[in-house]
Amino acid sequence: MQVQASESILKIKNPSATQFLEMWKQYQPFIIEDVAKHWNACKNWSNDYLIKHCGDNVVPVRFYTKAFFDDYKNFAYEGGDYDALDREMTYKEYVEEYVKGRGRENKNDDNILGCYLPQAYLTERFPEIVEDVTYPDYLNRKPVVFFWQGFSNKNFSSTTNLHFDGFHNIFVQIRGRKRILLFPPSNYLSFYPPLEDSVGIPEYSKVNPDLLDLELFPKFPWQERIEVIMQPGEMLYIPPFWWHYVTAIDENISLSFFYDIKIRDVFQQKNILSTILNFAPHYIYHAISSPRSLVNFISFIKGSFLNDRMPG
Ligand SMILES: O=C(O)CCC(=O)C(=O)O
Repeated sequence: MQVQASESILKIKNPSATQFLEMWKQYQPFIIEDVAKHWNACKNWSNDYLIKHCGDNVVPVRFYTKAFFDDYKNFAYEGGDYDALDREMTYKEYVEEYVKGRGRENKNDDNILGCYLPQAYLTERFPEIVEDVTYPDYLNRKPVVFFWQGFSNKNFSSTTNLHFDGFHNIFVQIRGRKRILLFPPSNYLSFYPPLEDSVGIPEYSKVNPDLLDLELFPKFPWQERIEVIMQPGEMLYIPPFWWHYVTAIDENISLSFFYDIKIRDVFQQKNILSTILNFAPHYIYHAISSPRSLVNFISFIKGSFLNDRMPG
């Protein structure tokens, strides 16, 4: 089923630090327009520029098979049934062989639909271009920054399946466009996390919102989705625990800035406590029944509450 309903999202320009903080405390997504247009990242990051400066750098690339999109199990599983294949290659190879060739292949494998350079640590993988990012005054602490580069053609769109993060995410579109579906973290179980299986990832959903099967997932809150088309230079705030599903519209690059959540968020941000209480019992039960999830859970708690990276 293709869903139609869509809430709209607030768009603002040039907020002061105080205005930003006020917005951020609402625990609602919003877009700031034209933030990054003047950054060297937006002005300079053509494929040629990036190859010149970072061509030999080794990057992670994820390949997607047809089954990844057809089988709901793939959206929420890691390991055994997870139908995407990760490889490392030089940035130059990725761009020249896959992005410019629009991802047709793995030439030796008809089963591969396309690929994506997802979630590469900017400072580790692209140290030469870190200075091309300019932080606005209202982001007065340094985040962890991830680099994403993907594309779209008639058979494939670089995709990140539906999930949430336990971080504040400031998401910046540098080049090209992306479509993001956002869902408020209402009822955790209505997103069908793979809790029945120890290899499932509890922050992931089994639902593909673009191929929604309401017989399989009748409680999925499709009416609550907010659809956003990210334009170059725009910044989107994704609050912690908001579900998001991301697809490429064009060849594009984006950055996400992750800031840890802090105990004080629980008191400052409306609804965050009820959100945590909503998923925590299921999440903790899943974590303690699977040793690997327990390790992930401990690092989630450490990363979420014990570090000190947040905007404002
Ligand atoms: O851009 C994407 O494909 C996914 C981004 C994302 O999920 C994130 O920043 O948490």
